[in-house]
Amino acid sequence: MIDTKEFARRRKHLMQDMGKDSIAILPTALEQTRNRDVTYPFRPDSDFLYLTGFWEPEAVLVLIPGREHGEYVLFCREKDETQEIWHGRRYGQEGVIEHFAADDSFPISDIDEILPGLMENKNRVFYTMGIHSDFDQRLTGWVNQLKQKVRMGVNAPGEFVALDHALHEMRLYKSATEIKMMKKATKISCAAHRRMMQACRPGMYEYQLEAEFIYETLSQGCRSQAYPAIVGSGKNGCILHYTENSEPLKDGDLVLIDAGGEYQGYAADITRTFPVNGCFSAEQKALYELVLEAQAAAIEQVYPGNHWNAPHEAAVKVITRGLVKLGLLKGRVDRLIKDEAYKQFYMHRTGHWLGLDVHDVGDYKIDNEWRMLENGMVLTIEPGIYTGNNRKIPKKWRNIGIRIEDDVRVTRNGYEVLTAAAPKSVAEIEAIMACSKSVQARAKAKAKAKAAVGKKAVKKIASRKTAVKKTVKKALKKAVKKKTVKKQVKKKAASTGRKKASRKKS
Ligand SMILES: [Mn+2]
Repeated sequence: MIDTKEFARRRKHLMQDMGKDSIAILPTALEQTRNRDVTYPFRPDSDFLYLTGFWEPEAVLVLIPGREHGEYVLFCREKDETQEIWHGRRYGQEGVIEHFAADDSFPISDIDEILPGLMENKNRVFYTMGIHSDFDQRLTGWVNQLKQKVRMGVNAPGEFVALDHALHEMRLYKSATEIKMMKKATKISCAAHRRMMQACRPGMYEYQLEAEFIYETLSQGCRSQAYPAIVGSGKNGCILHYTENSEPLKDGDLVLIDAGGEYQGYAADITRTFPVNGCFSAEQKALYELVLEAQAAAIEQVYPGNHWNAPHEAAVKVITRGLVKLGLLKGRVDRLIKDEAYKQFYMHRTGHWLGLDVHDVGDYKIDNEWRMLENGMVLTIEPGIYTGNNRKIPKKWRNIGIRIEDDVRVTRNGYEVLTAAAPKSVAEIEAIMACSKSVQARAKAKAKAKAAVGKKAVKKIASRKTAVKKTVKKALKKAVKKKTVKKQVKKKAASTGRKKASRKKS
């Protein structure tokens, strides 16, 4: 748990950025209907959560630097015996003062009467427009209400400032406690990835691997997934955001799993790709080791002072070079990079910020330049290769989807991989999946049989072709014969006709 002191520090930091004569207003997320009277599990807005640690719906945070009766005001639901019997406990006004260190608290149902008063004589309102259109309108209404009181000596705020910008800069740098939370999320998620590798068998369904993941993360305290899991086997691995997870796992295919648990609001984001039967085929291994090499090169670029795009550039270089070596791309490496030829196999970027949101907040560029990596930032490194149904490459390379993703923290002098406990080398994966000699032998025999069948098929086609040729020749000969016969008949007829005519004449 993050303690109330850390939340207080964050609010203080933000209020210092805001300055006096300003007010910040931040509603939490809206509850969303799933169907009829069933709602989706509630998840607070990440900015709201970052500043309060408060998980109840229907709450609004207000920060007023320098307010005499308290700078931190929290609007929330009132205590209600009946509601609490039906729907669960509520902290209420006294509860949030006691447990969440609010200076002052009011019922959310009174916000229309109270909030305009708190905005009086403030010049600037820090608020994020465009998330809740409904709340945007109410806020405009409150400001207009104040404007009508100008003759009574009331000043309405004249300036709206984007709250998210200042806040997102803060969220980009993770505190020691936040790193602790993220380590817990990643540790649990790594265990869940190992569990899937051990459980995987040909004939299982993709969703059954997802079930293993949910079981492990939920039972270890991740109350939610950070995002819906992607479990794509075979050609489904080439669909970047595949979430149907509905197909059977085939012997000889790879399965790509992008899944992460959420712990106390913090996300893990891990991708592993492994063979369904536990043993990589030659082609799968060649591509897999290429992605792994690209990932290692990208991770080496994570250190303070290096720019955001350096890991991506490193990954692109390794992947392009490797694809040329394997014959899947043709041309000069530097030219292929310049022309972005690698994009037909590697079409996404190498990573993103990670934190309370899986694609966490924070700018990637400052003044149009890639931003520098700094101590305390956390990012993912996730190169991949997706051959898809690419007709320009030999069949044996097609429909292979591979991504390897780790969560990496920038440290004072380099990096720390938070997700190292999820196996990723070929040897580690084959070991944990107990890739056995029998599976390997079976796979080899299968490949051989496939090749033999292939040869047979080619022979068959060839023999069929010659057969076709023969019949065509025969038919032609026949036709020619017929024609000549016909011609002869015609000739004969003509000549006898002429003879008859000449006879008549004479
Ligand atoms: Mn990711």
